Amino acid sequence: MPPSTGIDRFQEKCMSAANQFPIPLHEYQSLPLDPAVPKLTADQKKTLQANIELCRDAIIFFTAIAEAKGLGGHTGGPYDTVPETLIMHGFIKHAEAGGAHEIVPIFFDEAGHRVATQYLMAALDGELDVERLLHYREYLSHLPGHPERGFTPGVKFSSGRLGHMWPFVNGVALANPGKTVFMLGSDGSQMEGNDAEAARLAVAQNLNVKLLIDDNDVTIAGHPSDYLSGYDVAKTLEGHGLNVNAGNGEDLDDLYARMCAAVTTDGPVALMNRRKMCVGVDALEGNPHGHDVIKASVAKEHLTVHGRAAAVAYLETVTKGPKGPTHAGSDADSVGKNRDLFGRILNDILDEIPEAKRIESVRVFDCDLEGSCGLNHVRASHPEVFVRGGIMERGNYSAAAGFGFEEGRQGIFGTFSAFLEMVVSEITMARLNQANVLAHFSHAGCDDMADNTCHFGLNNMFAANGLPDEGKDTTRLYFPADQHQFRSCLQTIYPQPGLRFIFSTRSGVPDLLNEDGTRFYGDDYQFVSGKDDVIREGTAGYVVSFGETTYRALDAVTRLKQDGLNFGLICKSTLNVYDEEVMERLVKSPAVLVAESFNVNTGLGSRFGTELLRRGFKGSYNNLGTNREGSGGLWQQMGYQGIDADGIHEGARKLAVATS
Ligand SMILES: Cc1ncc(C[n+]2csc(CCOP(=O)(O)OP(=O)(O)O)c2C)c(N)n1
Repeated sequence: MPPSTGIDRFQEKCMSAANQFPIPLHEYQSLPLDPAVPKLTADQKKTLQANIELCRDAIIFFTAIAEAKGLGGHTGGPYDTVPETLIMHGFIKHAEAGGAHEIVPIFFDEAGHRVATQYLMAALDGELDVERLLHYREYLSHLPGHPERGFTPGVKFSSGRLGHMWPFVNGVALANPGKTVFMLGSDGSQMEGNDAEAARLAVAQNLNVKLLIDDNDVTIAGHPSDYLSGYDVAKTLEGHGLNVNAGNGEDLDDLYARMCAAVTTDGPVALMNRRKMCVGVDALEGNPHGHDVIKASVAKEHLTVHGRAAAVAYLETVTKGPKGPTHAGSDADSVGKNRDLFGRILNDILDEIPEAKRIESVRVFDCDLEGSCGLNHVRASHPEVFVRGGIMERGNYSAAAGFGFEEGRQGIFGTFSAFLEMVVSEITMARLNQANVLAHFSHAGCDDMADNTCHFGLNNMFAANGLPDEGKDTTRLYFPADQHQFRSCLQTIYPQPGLRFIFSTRSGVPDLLNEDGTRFYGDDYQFVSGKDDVIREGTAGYVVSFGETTYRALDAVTRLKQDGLNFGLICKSTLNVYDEEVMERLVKSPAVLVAESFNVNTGLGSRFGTELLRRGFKGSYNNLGTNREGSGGLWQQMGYQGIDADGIHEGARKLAVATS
């Protein structure tokens, strides 16, 4: 008997799991395809079409489950690229059976948000239990929002930061001479400068990389043809010397023939596969909303039309995931979404500047995340100063800096904190150019991020990379703890010169309260750069915190006090300046615990102990921060890292024991 293949093992599993996964994935038919034969037979085409429909329905179904649970996700990208993925699968099967044209059997994808493809293919190849697909993006399910090598059975690479994959794939090609390496590409990812560098290397080294670029003219913030005129992936790649071939990604015969030609042609080839986003999904076709997760209601309509009654019935049963805990010391009824407020507050500031002066002195640069960073409000109210920059963080940060090159002008910039790591060198050069840049990095830390580790904003202290130079460095990092502190902070730092960084989280943050229940940051509060706030006094020790960890720490110190351990709490919203008054208080304290969501190795806590020692501290010290690869899920990420209220409570208690 021949050894069982991945597909056989998968079909056996499907038989037993048929009741659990209501799309009949066992109907998937393995279809080896020989790239030397560029024409599909009628039977092959029929099988391929049936497989495509099955896989697209499955993607709609299991991504919609995450939507129904409130976990977010992405549907359109993985849905769109099913045809080329399945043809690749056919080539891989052909090669695995001993056919000519060896292929590295990995569906590398530079657009990691299309991870549903990886999970589906891992299931079809028998490496991932099919019923696991029901748990896409769920806490501890090991199916996070972007592929992570070694974390999910069958997932063979990590991706998720756009522009990072092609250079890597070039190296894979160099390490696998004689084999073809495919990479799924996207018009969004190709905007990143890294891709231009990768194109040059691929051409110069004649690497056997084959790009399958889903050229759907959609990214998060809209249509590149609208907001980035002149941008043309095909012409760009041709300019770099690639063999480029464009066609309709939905024309199976043509797509297949073009993919065969790519494999049988030596050297780098880019196939531009043109199609509308979410082709065939009525409510979403051609629409940028198709980039995000499909609404369960839209999925149900679509699946009903496709005769998937069992999948629809399953979706009817899905309910929202569990809500996070509430916290003592803060007001759960008044929660601010600081990342969104950034744009609203900025509008208030811009409204006050006369139009001519505004146009002369301010530019706001978006990197295709305007809705996530609040910049959409600025585009709506002040299009005259708004630049839709595309997915080009490095270039856009430097453009913001160049705009703010002269005194009295400033560039404003926004993206996710994860991508701050991409602009560290640009920050150095902006500083040396004495530029004025106000940068908003949202999605800091790990709270609420089913997108998981590649999207965690952990290394934000890298922005404070200047030299002290006897106090001449004006770089400032701010991470306010609630909406009222955020507002006052932004209003205060707006007119200040130099490089300013303000952080916010994906999650909302509740208002911090005094012991008498009034707001800590009340209407008369005035933010002062470099000043820490004593939220609670303490005699047994202090927790030092900032941002979204502060209200959790406040819950912890409230409970510690009830337990008889009188811990205080400092809110240190200016991250890279030491408030000497507060430092004096901390130096005298028996214990100091820094609690933050930044990287435990590079965050505030990694340097704060040194600053205490310098000033004569003799007590116990520890720092809690993000210290493990992510776990999927939303608010659960903080508990997983030991930086939720319970984790901080425990950390402080341990420190108190060590002190006594
Ligand atoms: C370096 C980086 N910047 C920004 C993002 C956020 N982001 C995720 S997907 C996306 C748009 C992607 O467009 P495209 O790759 O064309 O995918 P499609 O909309 O077709 O699914 C953006 C800006 C990211 N993941 N990585």
